[in-house]
Amino acid sequence: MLLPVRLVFSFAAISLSTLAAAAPITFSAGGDGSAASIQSTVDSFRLALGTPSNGDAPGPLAGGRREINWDGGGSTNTTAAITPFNTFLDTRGVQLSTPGTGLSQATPDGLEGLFSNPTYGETFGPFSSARLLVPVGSNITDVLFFLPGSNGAVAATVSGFGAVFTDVDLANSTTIALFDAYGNSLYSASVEAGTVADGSLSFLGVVFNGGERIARARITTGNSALGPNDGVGVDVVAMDDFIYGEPLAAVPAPGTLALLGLGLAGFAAAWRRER
Ligand SMILES: [Ca+2]
Ligand SMILES: [Ca+2]
Ligand SMILES: [Ca+2]
Repeated sequence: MLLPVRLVFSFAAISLSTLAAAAPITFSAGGDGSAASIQSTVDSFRLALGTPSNGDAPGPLAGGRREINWDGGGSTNTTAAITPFNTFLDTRGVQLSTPGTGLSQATPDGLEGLFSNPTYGETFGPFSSARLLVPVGSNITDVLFFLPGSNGAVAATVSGFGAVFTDVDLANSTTIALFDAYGNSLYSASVEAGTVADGSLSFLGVVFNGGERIARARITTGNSALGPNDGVGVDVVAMDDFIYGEPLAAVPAPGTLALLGLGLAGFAAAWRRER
């Protein structure tokens, strides 16, 4: 009559082995100035996240992904630097922020005006026409996820996150770090450098296969805020397309498995006392 206890133990063993197998699946490329040089990596990441791209549709949706290309339907205007950046909070379920003065969407030529630097039109190039996203006064961008259609009322998590970068010159200057809803680190890695001196494109995307859920991404672009010329130890970097899993309402799960385990252990102890 020990069978129930044995069942409890085997359940725990299966759960632990599932957790041990969990791993990030990385999609990484460093290319030249052509979109084609990173396209297949970006498309593979899209497939891994899910189809279709859900556009501005309100959630919750069962599958698919979200994308932001910063292009405003073909606009070439430079947008004012704002933080928090809530432009896509309701429609795509992200809130961006920076410790700097704000985030702006601009074309490479627009960045010349924004930062009073006439070299930036050559330094940067877009993946999707024509605008990029940059933090102003910082090289840090934080990304929080919300249920699309909730206008920031419902915190959410995603299964994967990736971004396109332009003009990554140094191997360890640009990073993506991912955190769960409790601030625990899930992943951190550097974006590959491009293969040409200026205007290169790079991509880094990560999706998890063990049920991990991303609540926040911290992106570090280059080793300097935009402003100075690129080169001679200064690596300024801008961002293009963000691509991420469909945001789903965050489910409170602090040690849910552990609590479940405690409950089963309690049940087993009670069962033994009953005998
Ligand atoms: Ca773009
Ligand atoms: Ca460069
Ligand atoms: Ca650079």
